[in-house]
Amino acid sequence: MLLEALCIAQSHLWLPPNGSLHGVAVDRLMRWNLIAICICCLAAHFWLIAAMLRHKRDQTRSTAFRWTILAALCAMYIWMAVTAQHLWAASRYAGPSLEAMQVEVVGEQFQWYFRYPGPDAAFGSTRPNLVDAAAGNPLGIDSRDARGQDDVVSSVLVLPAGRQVDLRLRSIDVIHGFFVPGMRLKENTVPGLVLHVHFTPTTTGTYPILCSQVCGLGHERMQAVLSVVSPAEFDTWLATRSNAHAHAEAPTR
Ligand SMILES: [Cu+2]
Repeated sequence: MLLEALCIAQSHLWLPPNGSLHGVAVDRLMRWNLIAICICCLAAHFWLIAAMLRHKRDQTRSTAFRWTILAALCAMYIWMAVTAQHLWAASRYAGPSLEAMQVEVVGEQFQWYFRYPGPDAAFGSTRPNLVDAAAGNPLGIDSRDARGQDDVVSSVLVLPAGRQVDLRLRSIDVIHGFFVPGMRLKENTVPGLVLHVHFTPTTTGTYPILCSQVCGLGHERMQAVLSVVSPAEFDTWLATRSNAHAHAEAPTR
């Protein structure tokens, strides 16, 4: 009863609904770990109470019993470590598929920017001295680089359901934590580094994006939205953004 209640609480109260492919296995692992820990906790308390109530009895049997428990705990720990490592390796050590969509995530005090490479599938180069949010270039995209001409920058992360996404994470100033609880996804953005993380959103809907590193006084405001839509809706959205971008760029060319 208690275990069942805890499992329900874990999956329905502590965590938001999962919307990603790998999240199913993450949730299953967390549920089994919780069950194992609950059993250990209850057993330890029963053992403690039993030890207080009884006096010294058959010492041999008691020692054998202890070794059995110790061996069982070791086996359980190894099982937990191996399954968790397996899951971690699948998402972090294995690279994304070649068809994965490329999106850049940039953290800046105190907001998130998302950049799509556009039809040429290549990101334009950026330069720190060109960063100027007021002038409409928050990422410092170099206009002299042809690959950046069709780049689309958005404050909302829009992704098509069912397609793998390869995120490249960057930071303009300090360390931020790109955290999407609904996608069971968390990775830091570190100045000077480009970190990759890949996942597949499966369920359409909106999911909060948070910053999981205390990055300054406005840290709690550093939120954005992930909108997972159907592939057709995504294509329409991206085409609209590309057109708007092209029109905005036209006078300066
Ligand atoms: Cu932050």
